[in-house]
Amino acid sequence: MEKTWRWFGPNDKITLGMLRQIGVEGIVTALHGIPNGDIWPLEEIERIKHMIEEHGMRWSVVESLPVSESIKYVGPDRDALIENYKVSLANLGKAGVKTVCYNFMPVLDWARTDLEYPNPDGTSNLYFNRAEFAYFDVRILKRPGAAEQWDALTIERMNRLAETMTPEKEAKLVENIVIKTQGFVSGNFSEGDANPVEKFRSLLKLYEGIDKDMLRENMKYFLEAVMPVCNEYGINMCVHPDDPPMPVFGLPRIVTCDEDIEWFLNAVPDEHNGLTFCAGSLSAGAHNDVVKFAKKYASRTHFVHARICTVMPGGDFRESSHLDPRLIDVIRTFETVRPDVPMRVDHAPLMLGDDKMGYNAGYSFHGRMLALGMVSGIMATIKQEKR
Ligand code: DNO
Repeated sequence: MEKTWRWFGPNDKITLGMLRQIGVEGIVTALHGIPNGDIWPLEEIERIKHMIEEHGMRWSVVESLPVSESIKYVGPDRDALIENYKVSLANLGKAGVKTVCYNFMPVLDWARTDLEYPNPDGTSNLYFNRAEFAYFDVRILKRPGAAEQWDALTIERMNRLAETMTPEKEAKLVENIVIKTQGFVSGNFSEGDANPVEKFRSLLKLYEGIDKDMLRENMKYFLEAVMPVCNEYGINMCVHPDDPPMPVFGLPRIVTCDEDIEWFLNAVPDEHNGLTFCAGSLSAGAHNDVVKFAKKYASRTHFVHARICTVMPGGDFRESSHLDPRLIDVIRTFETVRPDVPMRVDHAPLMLGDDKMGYNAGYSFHGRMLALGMVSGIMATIKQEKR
């Protein structure tokens, strides 16, 4: 696989020069300064591309060209926003940037409750605590009907949690779920939002009455609209699985399991309609067997996220080591059948001073560098075995 790295643009503290030194071949990035829904100008795409190439690497993947909320719930400006999306895609195609990652998750991109969950060795990781997530839903957001949608065990844990909750802990939960995880993904929230909980409520309202089938239809409509541009320029679209792979806040989610993946691939049976194989997001659902999925979906995968989760009894999950045997098997499959597919490591621990640097959640330097070293070692071993 091609060794890539998510770089957050010229303001990223981790520079292109540093990445070149640690064996990165390709860059994964976006035009982070352009508001969601606006056209990505060709000149700006080319400027970033040249910057990357001057450092001896290439712009391998766009992550993400965000799909505006209105395209997902069908707002009045849906078609205008799809037209903008097509122009951005065409500009990327003209510049020769041909793999585009996006997601189709309503309101919230990925979700975690704890961004610095301590490990026994002094490092820390991202963590998803189901009871804390339910607490946010039921007690902070106060979503009507929320309590009835959670299982009895989670509600019991949530009630126990409530006994030790403080306003500070509540504020931290809001910051983790709404601001810190969403602030850098060009989505709905940013640092400094005055009332993120209220904003969250109004976004949820947009989806009233939208069920799974409707969201699927909206995704199909979007993909059918952009496929002609993808065919003209040879662009591969690759949807990121829902993280975690389950419905949240009563919102439908449609890239969560085997049946979902089959559905969207078959609904628009074009080779340019593909998957970002995020082993981490998929493995956060105990129902998903990522080793099996890798074999099944390798041919429609255009981008790989190398990380893996362990689901605990009760449904909490944490990021596991990049040396987890399941991840080794996933890497073996892609290294064997898709040796050129771009791959980036993801969600590595905070270690050796990473916590002082203010990196985006999940995107430490030392942790990711160690993870890339591990994955590179696995890849080299697999190559050697095949000789
Ligand atoms: C989180 C990321 C996601 C991903 C988007 C793709 O760490 O994996 O935010 O970039 O969902 O659109």
